Amino acid sequence: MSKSGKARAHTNIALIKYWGKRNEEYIIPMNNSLSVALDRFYTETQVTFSTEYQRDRLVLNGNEVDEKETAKVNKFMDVVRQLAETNLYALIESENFVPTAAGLASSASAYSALAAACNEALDLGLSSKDLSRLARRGSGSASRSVFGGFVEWERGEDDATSYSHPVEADDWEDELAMIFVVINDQSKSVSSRAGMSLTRETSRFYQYWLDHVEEDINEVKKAISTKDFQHLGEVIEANGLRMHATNLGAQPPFSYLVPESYEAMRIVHECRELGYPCYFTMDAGPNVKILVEKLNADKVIEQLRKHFNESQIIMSEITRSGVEIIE
Ligand code: 2P0
Repeated sequence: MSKSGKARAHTNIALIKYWGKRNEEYIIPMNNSLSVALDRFYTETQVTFSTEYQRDRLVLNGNEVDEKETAKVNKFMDVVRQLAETNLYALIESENFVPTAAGLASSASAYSALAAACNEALDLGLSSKDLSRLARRGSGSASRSVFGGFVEWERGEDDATSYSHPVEADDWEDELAMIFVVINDQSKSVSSRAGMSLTRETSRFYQYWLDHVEEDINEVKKAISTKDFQHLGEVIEANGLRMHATNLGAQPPFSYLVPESYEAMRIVHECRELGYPCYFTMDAGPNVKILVEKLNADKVIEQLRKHFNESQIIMSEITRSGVEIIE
């Protein structure tokens, strides 16, 4: 006996960052976060549960993933089995649709697609809200990838109250885009999981982060409701930099940013001076993501092209599609 389901989920980029967990097992964050879903980067995952299987297996882009490296996904599948009251193991076949060498593969789209595929395969009948709670157990940012457009993840207090929901934007998403500046990092980077944990526990600047993030969320929601791009941009740029500043106060201090990241940030400021509004944000790595109105995207890319190779610059629209069952 076997049963399967297949789903597609888009990745998302946080405009207001998730940085720090109050509960590591259930992945309950310290603060609300808010993201946009990207049209161009997504994951398609098929899951097949069968009485024939003795363990979970993961095949990623056609290659079987080593058993030692599947610990995180096994733990997630245990959560699914507990929820579904089953002891079936599964074959997970996942394809990441990300431009090659971009290094933008994301656990957000991966766990959102896997949660939805499991929901389908096992007839769990989960609502979108409960799907975002389930996806959260795999990776925090995955809870946001259940929805399209602008999405807020409410930190909540516990498993029941920590979930994501869309933020109504009156189709403003259709006018916006995100430009990625892909920067190859030579150094061994700190994983986001390890980085946020060290920062929450040791950073002298972490309380300052917590003191301001709620205000940022409120300002961003205000900017979305009035389609005020400048206000949106100023708030998200400051929020992203503040997240990175917390890492500098950790013990030991660390940074995800490299000289080329600062070069991209400088070009963003230069574009604004030239009259092309755009704003940057960075995550747990050196790549710079630039939020821009579509009508100015070509101009910003033209400026970036003076300093970066064509292959380092990738643009994506914002999608309003949430996770969906396919085939
Ligand atoms: C975010 N990041 O809000 C933040 C900003 C990176 C920087 O969510 O430990 O893979 O699996 O819950 O979701 C990346 O962290 O972390 C992330 P876990 P996740 O997008």
